[in-house]
Amino acid sequence: MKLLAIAVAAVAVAAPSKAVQLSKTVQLSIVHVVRGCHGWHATRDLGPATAVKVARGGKVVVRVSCSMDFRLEQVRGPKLALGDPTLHAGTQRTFVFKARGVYVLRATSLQSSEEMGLQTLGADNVLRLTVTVP
Ligand SMILES: [Cu+2]
Repeated sequence: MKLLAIAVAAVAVAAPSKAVQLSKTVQLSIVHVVRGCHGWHATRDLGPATAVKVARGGKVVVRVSCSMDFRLEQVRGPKLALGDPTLHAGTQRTFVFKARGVYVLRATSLQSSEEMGLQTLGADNVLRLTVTVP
């Protein structure tokens, strides 16, 4: 019986903390990769398409750690103030997600790997980022 009480208490504690765990800030980079030239990266390579979840009012910080510039467009979700549609190489931008919803952003490189003289495999990736604000 005592064990059950402990188990119930543990669940009661775990449930609210799980909701709190929703990130206020998500940090992402665009990095150079051999296959497809560029991809998303957090603590590991995430490929050309990735999805993150942030708390309402949360932020996604995107750093361009790749030698290319990217044109950023929103393809879905509540309207975001993107500002300058060009993400410049070596810079970082912060996007704030004020409304609930599913946002989809697309980033297309403004230079090709060929133009940049980069050795890559396959076609250059068009990057896609899905941000869910529950
Ligand atoms: Cu690239």
